[in-house]
Amino acid sequence: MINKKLAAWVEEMRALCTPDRVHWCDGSKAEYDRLADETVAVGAANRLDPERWPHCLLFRSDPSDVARVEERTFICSKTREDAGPSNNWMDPDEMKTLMRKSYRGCMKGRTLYVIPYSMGPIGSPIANIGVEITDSPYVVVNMHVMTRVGTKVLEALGEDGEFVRAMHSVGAPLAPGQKDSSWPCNPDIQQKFITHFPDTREIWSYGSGYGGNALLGKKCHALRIASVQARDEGWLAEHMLIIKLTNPAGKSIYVAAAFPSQCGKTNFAMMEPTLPGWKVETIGDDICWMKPGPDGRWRAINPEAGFFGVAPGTSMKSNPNAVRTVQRNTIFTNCVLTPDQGVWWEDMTDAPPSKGVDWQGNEWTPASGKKGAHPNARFTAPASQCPVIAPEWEDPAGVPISAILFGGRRASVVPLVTEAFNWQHGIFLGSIMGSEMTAAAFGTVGTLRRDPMAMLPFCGYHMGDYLAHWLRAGQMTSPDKLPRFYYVNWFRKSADGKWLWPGFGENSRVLKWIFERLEGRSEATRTPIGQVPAAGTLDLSGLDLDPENQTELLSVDRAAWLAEIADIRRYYAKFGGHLPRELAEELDAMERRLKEKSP
Ligand code: GTP
Ligand code: SPV
Ligand code: MN
Repeated sequence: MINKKLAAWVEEMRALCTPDRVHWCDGSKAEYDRLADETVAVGAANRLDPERWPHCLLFRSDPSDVARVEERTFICSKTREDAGPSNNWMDPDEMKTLMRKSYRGCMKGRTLYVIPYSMGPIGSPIANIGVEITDSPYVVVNMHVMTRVGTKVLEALGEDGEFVRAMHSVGAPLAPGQKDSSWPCNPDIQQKFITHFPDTREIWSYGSGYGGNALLGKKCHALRIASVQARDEGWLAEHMLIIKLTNPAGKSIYVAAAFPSQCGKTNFAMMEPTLPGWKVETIGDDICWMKPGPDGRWRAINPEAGFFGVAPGTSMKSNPNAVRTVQRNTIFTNCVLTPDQGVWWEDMTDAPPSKGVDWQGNEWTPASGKKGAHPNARFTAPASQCPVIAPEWEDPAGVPISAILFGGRRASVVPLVTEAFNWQHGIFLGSIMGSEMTAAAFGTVGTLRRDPMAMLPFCGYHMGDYLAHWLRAGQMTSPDKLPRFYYVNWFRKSADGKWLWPGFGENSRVLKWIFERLEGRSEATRTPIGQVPAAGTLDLSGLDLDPENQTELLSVDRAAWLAEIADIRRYYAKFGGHLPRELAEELDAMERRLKEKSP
């Protein structure tokens, strides 16, 4: 028996959007293969060389549709107050009236696909079910990889189960006989809407077919809607990777890390440590749902089943495990098509191909000086194909988290690693996190913005209340069971613009220090902003690092930090009465410590 509310909702949307056909996805391989063939047949996708890239597709998006559109993303809670200062807001009824006009007849000439999906292993107490309606076969094949899709989800949902309603259309109806474009969407940015109704657990998306705008299980459900569910139910939905870290003695811990978009989560999650004997295995690379477990520890699952990773920069040098993951059954978007029907992107190999077809479908040569792949080109690949996926990555009980890292892209000020004094101070450090913007969102690349816990674009309610929720989470278990917090920065630059820290696999040195701190075996020095590695405790053996760089990486520049205080105060002021008093006090305390002679 089909879920009654689901049947009624699908019928309501069918009547509104008037598609030519309705298809209920069963999640089978046959369904995936048929849709893949269809996209190739109509010229929407290229099939890559079956020998070298078995079962791989390449799509090219419309130039208006290459990343998340934050200016067109709305949180339509009952009141503007509840959405808070960092979200766009519109009254839910007004938004629905407006969007119904866009949806009316928007699927003419197309198929309406119904995608029942589970975020998290089906049946896990931490998992959550959603159903996406879409008119994009690209979305269907991507959802097949990124989530658990199909009949088994409907069975888990049952006749009366609750689910998140995720409505999506590319917003490009076809007149009779009209030839479809290879990437249908509404090219007018102002006509795109990525809208959330947290009170009714609904998502309405229109006009875009790209990534987080269209694969609604990801940012829209697993972060924006789930963050509200988590607030209401006492858990956490976060923009975090999850890893299993094993030391040379064979002892393992689990670590989560929140870095903003394009700031290194996928790289860190699949890292090959340069330190001998250390091992990193992947649980997740983008999203983490955490609940207090029966043992009082915070248990985390990866709600996704695949990686939607940044392609440019991914190489055998930077992230060999990602390269190995995307060799087959992978969907590429906005990469270069090489003459031998392969894909390429900037920095994938030392030598670029002699020529190719760029992400806009034009003949391209490296000599043109233009980028062949879009900076936000992506791969969609099954997590199970990652050679270092942890055997327990689908454990329905989740894994217990021992440490949480926060880190953005900061060319200056923020040291390589700082340990928080305690839970409250850790929340404070997460709340003041800043990062230079990247190509993952439409906007100005490089400008610094505060991005608390890497959740600025993904929090479904008032950011001040979100920080208060984190503080409350610290009371939900006994203090000795709580993870410890670390603030990291791989992106510090020298005055002449060079990276001070080699990053990637060398970040294992920081992980080693953290592991030993948790075991009480490594020393730290107290500074006004937190605890940094004591001299000699960060293992730099075999690393050719300028002694001056070493000092700069771990130093706390009091003047620079004092200069940040004014900026943080202005930013905190935007939260008004929603700013937790504890955080205002932490800021005052940090300022006092910075002004004191010694820490
Ligand atoms: P989203 O999928 O957008 O959430 O991003 P992500 O956080 O998973 O980012 P990803 O790991 O794909 O990293 C994106 C960019 O950061 C690439 O250009 C990488 O080369 C660069 N990067 C990752 N780790 C490091 C590092 O340790 N040092 C430096 N300098 N760059 C890094
Ligand atoms: C991000 O922007 O943080 C992503 C890519 O992970 S998207 O799914 O498009 O949001
Ligand atoms: Mn992300």
